[in-house]
Amino acid sequence: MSDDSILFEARDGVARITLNRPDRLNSFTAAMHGALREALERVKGDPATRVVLLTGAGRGFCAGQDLADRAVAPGAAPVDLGESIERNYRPLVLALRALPLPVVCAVNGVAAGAGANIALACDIVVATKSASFVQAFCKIGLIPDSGGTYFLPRLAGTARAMGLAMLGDRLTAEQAAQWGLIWRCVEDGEFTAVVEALVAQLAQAPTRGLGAIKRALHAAERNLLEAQLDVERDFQRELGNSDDYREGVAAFLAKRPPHFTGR
Ligand code: T3D
Repeated sequence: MSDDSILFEARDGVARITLNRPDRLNSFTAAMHGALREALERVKGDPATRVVLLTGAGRGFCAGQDLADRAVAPGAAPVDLGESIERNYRPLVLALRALPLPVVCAVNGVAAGAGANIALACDIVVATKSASFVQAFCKIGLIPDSGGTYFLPRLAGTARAMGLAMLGDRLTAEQAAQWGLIWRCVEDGEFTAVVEALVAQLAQAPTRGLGAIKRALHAAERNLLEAQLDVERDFQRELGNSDDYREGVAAFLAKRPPHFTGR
């Protein structure tokens, strides 16, 4: 990568992206956004990648925007945060959602501000028990961004979304799992093994099918039942022509494990 604030490794079908500014809890600078965009472009251009793993280096996952990356002070010239969202956070969330592959977020520690909501934009979120989620925006006079006002009420309901967003309290990983914000909270000692098993499973899975599941579930967020049944029909039609569907059925009938190629 052009910047070591993002580490990238692609191996065995897994693209590993690590946010790597541990002394600043992996908070985002403009340069780090650029490096992350570059990493996601590499994933898009690599047909061998079948799952993305996003995690953080050190004790935190990501503390959102690096508040020291620009001059903000009483009396200073105003900063156009809309420009920052438009250039960096909006495209990042949309890129994660649009990837036709599963994106696993391994929340290894505190996830705050945009860091919390970038995690929620991923497809499967596993957090270590000592991790936490903090909608820190209200403490500096902002609103949850990076999809926070979209994901929180859908995942946790409006009452909990409102409390999290207005109070900015730490939500433990355990509570986040109980509230349905994330897939799983895992004991710290088991975290790495659980994440590795998960990405290994997804790297061997029928990738086209998983990409279609992702698109269909996203479509369901705005569709009525009739339209969603159409979406399901169209994806099933497409997937019925895939190598992995044929392999899955053949393996089932032959009582052997399937060997999916992602095609
Ligand atoms: O601005 C735009 O472009 C618009 C978009 C905004 C998106 C956003 O994300 S806005 C929200 C920004 N994030 C925050 O407000 C979170 C700020 N951080 C915290 O509230 C706390 O650090 C945490 C709850 C995340 C963790 O607390 P704790 O006690 O575990 O760690 P700490 O001691 O506060 O932080 C450790 C170090 O990281 C510390 O530096 P030091 O004292 O060791 O030199 C701290 O200053 C630094 N750090 C943590 N978060 C940030 C940060 N430095 C810069 N920016 C940060 N966001």
